[in-house]
Amino acid sequence: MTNNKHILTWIDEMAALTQPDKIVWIDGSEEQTDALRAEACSTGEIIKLNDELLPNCYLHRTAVNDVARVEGRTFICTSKKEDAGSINNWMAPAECYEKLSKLYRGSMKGQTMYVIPYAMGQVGSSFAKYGIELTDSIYVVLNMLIMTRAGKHVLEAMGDDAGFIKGLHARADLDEENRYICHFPEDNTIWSVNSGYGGNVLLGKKCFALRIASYLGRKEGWMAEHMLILGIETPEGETKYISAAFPSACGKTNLAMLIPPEIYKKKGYKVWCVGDDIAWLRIGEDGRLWAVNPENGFFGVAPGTNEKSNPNALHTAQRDTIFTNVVHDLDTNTVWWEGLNDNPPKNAIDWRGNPWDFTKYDKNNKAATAGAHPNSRFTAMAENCPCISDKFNDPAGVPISAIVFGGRRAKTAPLVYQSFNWQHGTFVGSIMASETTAAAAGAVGVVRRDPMAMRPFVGYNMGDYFAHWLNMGKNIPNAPKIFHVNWFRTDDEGNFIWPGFGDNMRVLMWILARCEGKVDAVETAIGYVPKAEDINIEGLDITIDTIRDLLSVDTKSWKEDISNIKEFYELVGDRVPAELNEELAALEARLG
Ligand code: OXD
Ligand code: MN
Repeated sequence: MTNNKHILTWIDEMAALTQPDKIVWIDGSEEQTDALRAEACSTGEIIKLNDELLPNCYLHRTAVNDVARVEGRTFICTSKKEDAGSINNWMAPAECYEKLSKLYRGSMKGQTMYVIPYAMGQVGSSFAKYGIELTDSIYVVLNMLIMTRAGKHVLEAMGDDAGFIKGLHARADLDEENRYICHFPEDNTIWSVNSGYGGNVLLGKKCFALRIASYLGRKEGWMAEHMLILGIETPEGETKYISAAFPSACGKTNLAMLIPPEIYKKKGYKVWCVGDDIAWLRIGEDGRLWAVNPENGFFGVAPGTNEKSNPNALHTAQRDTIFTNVVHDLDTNTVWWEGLNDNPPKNAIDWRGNPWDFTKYDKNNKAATAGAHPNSRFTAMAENCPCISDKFNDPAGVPISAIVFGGRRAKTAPLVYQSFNWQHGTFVGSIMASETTAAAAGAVGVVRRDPMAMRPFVGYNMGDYFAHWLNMGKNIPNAPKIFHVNWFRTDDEGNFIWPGFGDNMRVLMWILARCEGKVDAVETAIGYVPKAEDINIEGLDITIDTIRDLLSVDTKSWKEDISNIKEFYELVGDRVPAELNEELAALEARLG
């Protein structure tokens, strides 16, 4: 399918190492994809679901020991350790290639190696980057065909170029002890072995579009961020775009597809989803920051997705979708997960592949009794999303008015605040954090600092990443304003105070009003906070006093947070830019 000698030589080398019986090039045609689906169904790798209720949908179960990203086994292999930094695991490239070669050697014997040419971004656009993933898994091929733009046309766009990202994936023995997700940013290379789980093996996503892309972005003057992108269209037909970074499992997909509350809907406001997980941001000729979503689909968390939390996602995953590790309802040949509805199937198989008895489900022992794995997923096509933006495929992307950071904080962060300027906004992103909840884990309120929601995804030294943010700010003539939100403040009984979901739009409306200079704010030690009356609560069962409470700055918990921030900066090390240490000192002084 190509005469590109860089591609052909590399594939020869990788085939000599892994020794597949056969090599199949993925052309992206419906005919080939159908044949692969049929083959995977015949071996049990995927199960075809009820074609009337869930047309063209399939179910896959991963190995029980292979259900999530493995940060402890994810490495950034730069020649110098300090270039990977202390937040990343590091291995010397030569050592890593040697170690992993032993695991790859002969691992595809008796199997087929699939060659997937794919694009992150719109093929042919100046934003796009190209990659090739070699894999022994049809499940990976089928997922990549949803999550990326893949096939023959990508090879044509690549031409004779050598600058593609080389990804090698082998399931090998799925051995946890020898599972490695390794990145060689200096060589444009990703090696993943002994896993079959999405985030570890769909190499276009976290590995390329965040880790390798963040490294390239720094070199080339753009940014790869763990951000959703959404547009809010006014009744006059003007759309403003917001990008937002939240740590994994903090509701990015839900926010990206939110349904406006009645008060906005009846006036004619609409919300459009451009992306739910990754944004690539560049400075446009007009001096604004422009964003594209480099992906082509959604790899969303299933549990908790329902008609109330995210009807758009539910609708999107109703056709052409691959479900992973959810419950299989044998009576209807459909799928189910905790939080979908109150009707768990009576005749069902759980994510482990065992018969599942919903009456044994114990909220306090979810790990052992849930039917769907808490990190079970749907892989669905963006074009099937009812609220997909008409700019989704626009090669130029969309201009960003506001960048929003957020985390899960029971007390510390108010509902929303605005940073004083780009430098302070970078500081706000750098101190982002999330707390574990009683629902999710044993210990409550354990703080994990997750700068810009990129802690697991920066492909180089975190201190240099902060510096890159500061530099970008100096080069964007018309920079977006930077905000922080927290939907997760709790009362003394631990209940969430803010209703969340679609009502989060009320906060986004304040953010846009600030961007347009249409509303005042109160200056506090941490930034600009709304006046309570400027958050629209019409139609909500909430009083203005509650809003006041949600917007209050809890000085005591901020002071306590300072030492945790200092510890984190120390961990990041001496490449933390002086400007951020100055911001930290200034915050401390303002808190008194
Ligand atoms: C994801 C993640 O899968 O952030 O998107 O873990
Ligand atoms: Mn993510």
